[in-house]
Amino acid sequence: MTARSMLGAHMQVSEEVADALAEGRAVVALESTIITHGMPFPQNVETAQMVEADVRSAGAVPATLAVVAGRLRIGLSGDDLAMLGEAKDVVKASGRDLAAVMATGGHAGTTVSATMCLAELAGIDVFATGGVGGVHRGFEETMDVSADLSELGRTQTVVVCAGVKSILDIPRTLEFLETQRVPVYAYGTDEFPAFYTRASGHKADHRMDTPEAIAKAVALHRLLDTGTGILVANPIPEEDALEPVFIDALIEDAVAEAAARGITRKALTPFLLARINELSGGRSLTANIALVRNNARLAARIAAALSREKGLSAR
Ligand code: PSU
Ligand code: MN
Repeated sequence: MTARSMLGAHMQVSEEVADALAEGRAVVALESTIITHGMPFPQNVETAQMVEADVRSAGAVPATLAVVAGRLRIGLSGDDLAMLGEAKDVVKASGRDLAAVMATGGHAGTTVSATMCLAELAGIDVFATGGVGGVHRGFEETMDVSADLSELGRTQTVVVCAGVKSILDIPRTLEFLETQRVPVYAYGTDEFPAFYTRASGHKADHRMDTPEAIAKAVALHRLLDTGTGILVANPIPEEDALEPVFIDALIEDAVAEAAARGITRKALTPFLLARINELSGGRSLTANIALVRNNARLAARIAAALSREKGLSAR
């Protein structure tokens, strides 16, 4: 028995997702740390439901990934989503944490890193999220670099995000992606976007203007067999973007507070997200919801274009 078929006993793929994958239809993976550690209840659960609906209306099948009672789950029911959104004893799992949570029968929200691992095992090519982790500010002291970036260097999933927020060191995050050989495509813009705002002041490596162009590049990247993922950076819609001066000042305050309180490692990103939401009077959360939905729609269109691309090359 191969490692992969032995893993099958620990993995439950929903019927809808399994059917879509077997028929070569478009599927979009969605992460669950955004539900368990990225947004407050009840907006977390409402957003997860809206994002699934957005993927469907853009022509793909959504598959939210998580660990529930020690089992890897590819496609969650509404009840599972609601449970994860409210439960207190849920682990924030990057790829390295999955086995421990499985062995102890726990629940986990999967980060970008863990979701990429599981999407690849399940055969899902495209994944939508809000923001990926990156190189933290002050990393010279802390060495805090998200496992999302090294995962992108070794797992083939296409990750659609809204760029990287300035809780992170954006130019160093782009440097690290370059070192990891991860291509970065900006959608409809020359600039790498900064999550709450459309521009970061740093150019992306490649500009792509249609989902079809992205799908074509994804298919070719796979043929080249580099083993890396691809980061697609989709700027927040103009009408949902926050003013840079407003949000950057709050981010400064939140980062300084985290340092003063000694908040480090996996607790840091959830702390910053929650604190920025408080300081902005909920405006950062509203922007975050809008950009995740926007990413889900683009990911669905890329997945649909990719499934057409694969259908053509299989003939
Ligand atoms: N950024 C967000 N929302 C999130 C996260 C990041 O705006 O929910 C989550 C994602 O799951 C991401 C993880 O993969 O945080 C990165 O955590 P860390 O920085 O500890 O690697
Ligand atoms: Mn970290």
